[in-house]
Amino acid sequence: MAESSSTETWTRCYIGLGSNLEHPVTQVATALLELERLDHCRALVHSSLYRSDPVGPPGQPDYINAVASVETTLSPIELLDALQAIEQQHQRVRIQHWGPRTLDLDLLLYGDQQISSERLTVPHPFIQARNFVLYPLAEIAPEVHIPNQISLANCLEHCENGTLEPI
Ligand code: A4P
Ligand code: MG
Repeated sequence: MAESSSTETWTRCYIGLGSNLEHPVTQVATALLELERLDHCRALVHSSLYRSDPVGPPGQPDYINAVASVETTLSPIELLDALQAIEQQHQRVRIQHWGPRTLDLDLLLYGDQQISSERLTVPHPFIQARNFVLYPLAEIAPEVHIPNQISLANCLEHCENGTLEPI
């Protein structure tokens, strides 16, 4: 499928949400509503919200994370554009890689597709190493197929939940 144009095929996608600034629970809850209202998307399902220790630069606040899933007719790059527009509505400022943010929306999975382009890598490159992605994902889609991985269950076996906790 062309990366740049939408189709009439509905594809199920998974999106990781994270926030550790400016009332993170509200940021994530609002973003879920905004995802639900996106044009050309339907059937939103989402996990619980989880509190997690920050991965990356030390000294930043704890994160609130969740995973959501929608069916969409948007192409991968159109969906990324829509996700980045929502990030902008949340006054997301890109200062530091892996640094604190009001809202981060990562496209984790787009159907079974593997994408490697300048703007988009799918599956998201760190999906198998992050408890704050894998555990919420397993809550809503325990059988989901992750291209390049044996199974989600196998990923979970190699990724401790640590201090991750549903709130
Ligand atoms: N991009 C490429 N592929 C994708 C994709 N699959 N989804 C490009 C979204 N964007 C993708 O993203 C930089 C560029 O990546 C985008 O312009 C897009 O074209 P960004 O969101 O500005 O950068 P970032 O978030 O700082 O980097 P990255 O690699 O996305 O980091 P992550 O993986 O999002 O990690 N700790 C906890 N506990 N919880 C968290 O949620 N998040 C991060 C950020 C660090 N530590 C965390 C958490
Ligand atoms: Mg990101």
